[in-house]
Amino acid sequence: MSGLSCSATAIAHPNIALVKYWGKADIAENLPAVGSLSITLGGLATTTTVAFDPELREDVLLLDGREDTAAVRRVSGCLERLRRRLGTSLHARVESANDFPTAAGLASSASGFAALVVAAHAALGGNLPREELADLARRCSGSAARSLFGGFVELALTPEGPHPTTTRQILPPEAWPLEVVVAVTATGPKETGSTEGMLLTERTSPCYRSWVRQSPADLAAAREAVASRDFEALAEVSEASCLAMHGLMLSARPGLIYWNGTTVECLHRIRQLRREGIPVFFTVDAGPQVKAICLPEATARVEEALGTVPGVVRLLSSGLGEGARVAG
Ligand code: 2P0
Repeated sequence: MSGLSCSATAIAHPNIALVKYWGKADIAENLPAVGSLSITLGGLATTTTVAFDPELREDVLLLDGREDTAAVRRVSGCLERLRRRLGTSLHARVESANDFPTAAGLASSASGFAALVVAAHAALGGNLPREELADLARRCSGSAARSLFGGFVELALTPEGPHPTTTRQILPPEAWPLEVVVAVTATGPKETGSTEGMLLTERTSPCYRSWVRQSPADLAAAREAVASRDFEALAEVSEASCLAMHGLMLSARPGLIYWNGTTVECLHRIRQLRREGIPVFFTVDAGPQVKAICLPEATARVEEALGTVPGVVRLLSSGLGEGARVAG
């Protein structure tokens, strides 16, 4: 760090949790109350360049080409952890762009913070193991740790380990090439952010403790379904985890309703497809978009069915992909 600016670019993909994370055990440390299991989407990407520069007095963020003076605080907090860990005080210019609409409800914070951590770490010439980078990304945004890895990924709570969470790939993407069709049902920003929603739920829902108690069994069932490539079993546990999370959200006071009417219509359409023997199941995050997960041979049929649900604004389709990596 001898007065020269140093930069690196990283690419990361969004991920979708099949066994959901909702709730925090420790707010200051952003420690999740439950583990989670996800798939990383290869067809959508965030590209982030981080340039550390001795001339800068503070961090600067450009998101999709525009300076973002609100989001820079969270980015700065994340960079600060890396700076402390790697022993530097240099500030950075961060340029980040998504090749998918942010309003698509695809957790751009997951791919965003994963790309940020990987690019900043490379720019500083760091040599930290990936598990440590994942735990660092988790402190910035819980779901970001999962985008450090490709394919099927589990974030586990490991209070006895070297880090309080351990994230790892449980199956590479090519081992079970599932497809995801996202039905975008609304394009506005969501009303209640995930962090705020989690804290409200935890504080006010009478169902919160049973949600936390159920999670290890769901994780075990999903892990087993992935290991044996059992689509039906994965469908069952994923839909159950999704619906339980939304039931939990609804039971907060005031209840959090992330769905719209089209969301519900899409869920019925997907259940109908499965009754007809089409291998597809749904999941929904903290927003109104519906993600249909299917076997590749069913993709066209799923797109056709969801594309004709009144209120669906657009469809985005993606296969599974790799974890965050330095570009070039
Ligand atoms: C998930 N979500 O497992 C769940 C399901 C949303 C619904 O992880 O507060 O934006 O920054 O740790 O990373 C949203 O998570 O939350 C999320 P923070 P983040 O994908």
